[in-house]
Amino acid sequence: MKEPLRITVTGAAGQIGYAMLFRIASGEMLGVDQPVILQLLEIPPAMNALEGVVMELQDCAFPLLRGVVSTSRPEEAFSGAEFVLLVGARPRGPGMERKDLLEANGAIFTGQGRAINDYASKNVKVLVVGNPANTNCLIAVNNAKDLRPEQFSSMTILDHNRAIALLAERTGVHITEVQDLAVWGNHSATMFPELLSATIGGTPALELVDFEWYRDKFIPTVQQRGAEIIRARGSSSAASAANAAIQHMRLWSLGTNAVTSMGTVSRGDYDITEGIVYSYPVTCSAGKIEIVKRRTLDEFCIDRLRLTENELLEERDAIKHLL
Ligand code: NAX
Repeated sequence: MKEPLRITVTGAAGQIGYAMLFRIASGEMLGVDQPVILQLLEIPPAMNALEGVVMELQDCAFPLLRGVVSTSRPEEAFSGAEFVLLVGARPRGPGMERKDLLEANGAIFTGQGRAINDYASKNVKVLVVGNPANTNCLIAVNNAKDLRPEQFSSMTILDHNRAIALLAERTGVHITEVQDLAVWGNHSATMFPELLSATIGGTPALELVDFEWYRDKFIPTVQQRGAEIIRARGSSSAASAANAAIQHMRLWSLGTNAVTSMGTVSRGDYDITEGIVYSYPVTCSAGKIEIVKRRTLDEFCIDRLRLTENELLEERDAIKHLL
């Protein structure tokens, strides 16, 4: 039997946490031969709720679950962690501007970046889910001075999955027929779900859907899907977000040749400003995220790439004192 791996989840008593922990403990993230220890971080007012979640984890008697730590102390939560899922974040409150949200979360991700640096495994993989995910990831990376930027990633696989599902529905195929789609940029309303290189059953997607539908319906629907779910459900996506986070970590650690989308620290690929956390088309191998090179982009794509890049640059400017 393998040695257990420590997995930290922050915001563990929240709705994504509740949809995620039981699946991690059952082996869906790292495989059914990999024992895990869950290290759950919450803020003090949520510790009671977290205790209830821990009781439910115990009551599942998961064979792979070798221990559960619940704490409000980051140094305890991140200690020895090989995988960290940063889910906990401040939601936007009434009257809060985007800048206030960036600032409130900035404080959280500064402290957590430092604590990961000081207490987690030197090979830790960190996924940022809490919004604004790309910029929170940027703050965490810049406060983990001894770790490598490629150890941090932000989540856009949920947007990627939404785009695949929408395209498959439109063209009447099963989702497995859709390949090589990508979501670029920020996890926000400026993200760019791109179809220029996507195929459906081997045929270029843009031969099967018309450009007007792509531009005027597909792109805005993917961009606004989170808001549509809030309107319908009364709260934001949780099960699909938890599913995406598990998928992100699984692909990152176990590898994939299929193109997916992940936020990663830009090294200037596709002329995106170095240092910002930007979602690219990626594959994963040997525990590394690899940006797909030389993907064809036309003027329409490049405009969209710039637009979402500009939003990330504005976000970076708003929190530059934290970097
Ligand atoms: P909830 O409000 O249900 O849960 C968040 C939890 O985080 C709460 O229990 C809270 O006590 C905890 N928390 C707050 N500050 C903390 C801190 N400093 N340390 C540890 N825990 C802390 O939100 P939930 O629906 O679970 O969503 C969590 C985050 O995911 C939000 O920021 C949300 O916007 C973001 N999302 C990101 C998505 C993505 O694709 N990147 C999609 C889904 C989701 O909207």
